[in-house]
Amino acid sequence: MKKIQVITLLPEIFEPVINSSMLFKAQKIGAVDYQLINLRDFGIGPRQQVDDTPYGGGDGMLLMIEPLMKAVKQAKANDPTAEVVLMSPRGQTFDQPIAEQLAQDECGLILLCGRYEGVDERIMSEVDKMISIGDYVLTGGEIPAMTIIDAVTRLLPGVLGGEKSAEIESFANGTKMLEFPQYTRPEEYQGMKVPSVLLSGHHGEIAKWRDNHRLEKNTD
Ligand code: 4GX
Repeated sequence: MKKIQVITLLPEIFEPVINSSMLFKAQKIGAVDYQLINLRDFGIGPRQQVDDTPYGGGDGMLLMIEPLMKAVKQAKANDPTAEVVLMSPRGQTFDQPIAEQLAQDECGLILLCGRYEGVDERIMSEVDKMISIGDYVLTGGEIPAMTIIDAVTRLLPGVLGGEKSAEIESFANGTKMLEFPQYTRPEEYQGMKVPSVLLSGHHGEIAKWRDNHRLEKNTD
């Protein structure tokens, strides 16, 4: 079973995602176990403070080292061999091979979600890798963490089910090329018809049509 812990100030926003059908099923069959750790629980003082202004000045707030360190230590106590991944625009850009690698690794994951302007740099002493989901600026690492959770979970054994295994759906088919156009009922909608070859039952012809209609991914 893949254990995924998430350290976040917004644990509640993960609930509808991890309880959505595919991810819920993945937990039910024991393919994955999600654990949400609320960074606020490790806050300092009566206000449970987690952020403060940067030394040297500058805009905004940073997550303080003490709550971050305590939260990471607890996650590591739960799962001593887990890999700590910081969601950061400075990280390696997430893609399907990284998702496959994370799904295959035996060790658990601790996804650390920063907010505000970032985290006290000293937390890097506990971080094994940084991952970005793309070159744009978000308000926090939560959506990146959800992206990783979703992409990794569907690759775990037994989650997709049936023939459509993560192996069969290769990287080339999955992301480098667009899928061929697909249609379901009705045969005609507002004058738009399903290509007749797809209704023909000629499997050879259908395969040929699909191959001819595979599109290269737009890269501009
Ligand atoms: N892919 N952000 C994290 C705060 C922050 C900054 C530095 C840690 C280190 C992002 C992305 C992203 C904005 C999430 C800054 N935390 N994360 N946040 N794109 O833009 O992953």
